Amino acid sequence: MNLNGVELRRVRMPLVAPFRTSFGTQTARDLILVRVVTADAEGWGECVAMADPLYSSEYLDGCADVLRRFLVPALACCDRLDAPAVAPALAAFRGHPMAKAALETAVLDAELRSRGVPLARELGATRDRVPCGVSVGIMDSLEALLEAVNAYVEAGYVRVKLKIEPGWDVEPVRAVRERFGDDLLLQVDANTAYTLRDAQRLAQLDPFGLLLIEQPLEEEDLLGHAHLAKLIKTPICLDESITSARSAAQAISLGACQIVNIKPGRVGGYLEARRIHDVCTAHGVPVWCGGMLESGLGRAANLALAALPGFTLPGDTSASDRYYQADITEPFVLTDGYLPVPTGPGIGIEPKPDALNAVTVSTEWLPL
Ligand code: SMG
Ligand code: MG
Repeated sequence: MNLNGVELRRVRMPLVAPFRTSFGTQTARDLILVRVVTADAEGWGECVAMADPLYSSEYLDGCADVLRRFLVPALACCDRLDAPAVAPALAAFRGHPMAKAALETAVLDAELRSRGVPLARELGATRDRVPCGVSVGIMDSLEALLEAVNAYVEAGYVRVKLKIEPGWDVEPVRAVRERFGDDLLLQVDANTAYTLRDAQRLAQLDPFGLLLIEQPLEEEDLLGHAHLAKLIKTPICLDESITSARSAAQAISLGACQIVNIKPGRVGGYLEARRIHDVCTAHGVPVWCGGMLESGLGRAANLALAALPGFTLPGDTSASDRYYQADITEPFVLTDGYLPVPTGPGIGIEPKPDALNAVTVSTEWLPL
């Protein structure tokens, strides 16, 4: 495949409701969409970094800069580019997995479209629909939380994840358990907001039968997570800490996690995400697909990944209307708690031109 050039498109999509986590509140989703153009196909990738470096060190202006100055020009060296060649071509540039993932995904999408192969089939998916969970932000009151959870349960979500932080942890979990009962699949996500000194507090979550607690401690702190795992009963799931198949293998070997959240952007793309799935499956560690408030483009690709056999827990792959009044693609609609895995070539979906233009802030063409 020969690349003619790459378009970087900055978009801003208002969220239907503010989304508060331990690191901040989002009221709109800023994104970079990467579109690669080849002689026979186009491909799309979504850069899932946030506007500010609060979830991880990457942020959108930084991603645009590294794509423009280093990553896109590095693809000019490859005459016959295919998706597996992208990561090696970018490897000299350290870090920036979200920027790299967006570019690799766009190349992969273009390649699969030109071959007529759906991403799900390419990755080894074994299902045509996936059960969906929903991530519920920190709220101003327990009443507001129960109302939000109730609406999601009524909508059919099969699993609920509560965002927690010190001061918003045991009480919201207790309130949700009391209201919705022990059968509700329930888990929590701290986004690194705790330290080992909080172990006693976190152990107070033990009686509530949570599926998992996600990323309680700092992302670098694998040993701390291994230690915490001995002090609490709730299984530990890592998100921010898992940046590659190697780090997944190390975390598992250390006993730092019993479950892994796989986000393709965080790990440099769908090919590395599949390797993490393979490593975890080989170790008997369940995985699930995380979310970064993606548009329909990123969601389509995540659904393909979530259809692999090792994804045995429901992911944060919620329907379009959980995030956006108007998605840039045909919306993904929940049916009986499931979303369909796209079947068309590549990621299997395209942006609707008018919807895309309505949220576009700027575009930039990088010829190759
Ligand atoms: O896409 O539904 C979604 C968001 C899921 O909670 C979610 N993501 O740490 O797992 C996580 C967070 C990261 C993004 S918070 C803005
Ligand atoms: Mg998380």
